[in-house]
Amino acid sequence: MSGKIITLTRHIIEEQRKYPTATGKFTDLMNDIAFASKLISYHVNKAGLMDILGETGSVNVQGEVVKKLDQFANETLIKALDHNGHTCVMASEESDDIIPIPDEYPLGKYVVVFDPLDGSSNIDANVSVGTIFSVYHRVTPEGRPGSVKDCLQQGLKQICAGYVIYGSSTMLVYTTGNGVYGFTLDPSYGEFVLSHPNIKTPKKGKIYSINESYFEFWDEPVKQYVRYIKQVDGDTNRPMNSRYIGSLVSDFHRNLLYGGIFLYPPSKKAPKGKLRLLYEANPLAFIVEQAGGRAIDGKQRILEVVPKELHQRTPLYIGSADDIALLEKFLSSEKKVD
Ligand code: AHM
Ligand code: MG
Repeated sequence: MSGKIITLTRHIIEEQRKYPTATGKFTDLMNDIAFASKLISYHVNKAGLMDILGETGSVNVQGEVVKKLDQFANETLIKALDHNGHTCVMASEESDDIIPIPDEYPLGKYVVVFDPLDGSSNIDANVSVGTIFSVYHRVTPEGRPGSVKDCLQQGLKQICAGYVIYGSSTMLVYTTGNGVYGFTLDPSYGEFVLSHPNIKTPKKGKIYSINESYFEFWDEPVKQYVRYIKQVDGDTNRPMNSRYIGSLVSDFHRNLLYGGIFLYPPSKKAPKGKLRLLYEANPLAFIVEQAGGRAIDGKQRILEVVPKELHQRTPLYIGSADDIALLEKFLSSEKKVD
């Protein structure tokens, strides 16, 4: 074997060793998330065969009802995390209320919130989709079921955030606050292997990602910014390149690696934006900051927003630090174009 192969499990164990008080429970929890994501990956890869194996809602060859993939992903994550004794409560973009731990299982000190399959409306076109997750310490007393209060924590309190992208390869990217690490699933032996150590996003990027069909519905400063970055200029970064998949994990992952800015502003159609603070904005904000980038809601740092409800939506501007700084000038109306 050439070179050192670092699996996700080994990486987490080695990271945890830096903390003398670590018990191994967090490592277990991460292994459960990774296991769930392998199952989801397997099923996402089979999505194109649905017409052959059975439409969702129909009965498959084993006599089971074929579930929609986002429901499958949700149930898979819940089942992977509800019995390990490390979790006290969960919340998911696919579930209206908090997800309690069943009475028969012990309660733990961690809170896990997730978007089980973001961008799932793209699946039929074979577009990459993703799972996004955050882990917090509980804030309510141990030994009792966790509550909404445990889930409504500022993003600053995350102890881990990550996403899994089901693309040409399946990749898991995560941070515990010591940099960002990316692991690629080797399908031959089913292990996530370190492929992207210590990811840093470029300080300034060339890509902007926004659904421009909403242009007429945006506030003037956002329109001004988008007009500006499309102008031809001696500045080598303008015009910036437009890239928008409409699948957040894919758009975010590409911009993280190449540099750039993703924008989902408020609009007359969606005054609070579309994306969810808990399941989408906070975890990606933690990751981007750890990679040297920034994430804001237009008024403040995403990680400082105090959530009021589980499914709260937020405007999201996320990406390379210099690109966010330029956007801020437009949002404060300090900068305009003719
Ligand atoms: P979903 O959580 O219902 O899948 O929606 C979230 C998705 C994101 O992946 C993506 O960034 C966004 O919706 C695209 O929205 P739009 O089609 O308005 O551009
Ligand atoms: Mg989503």
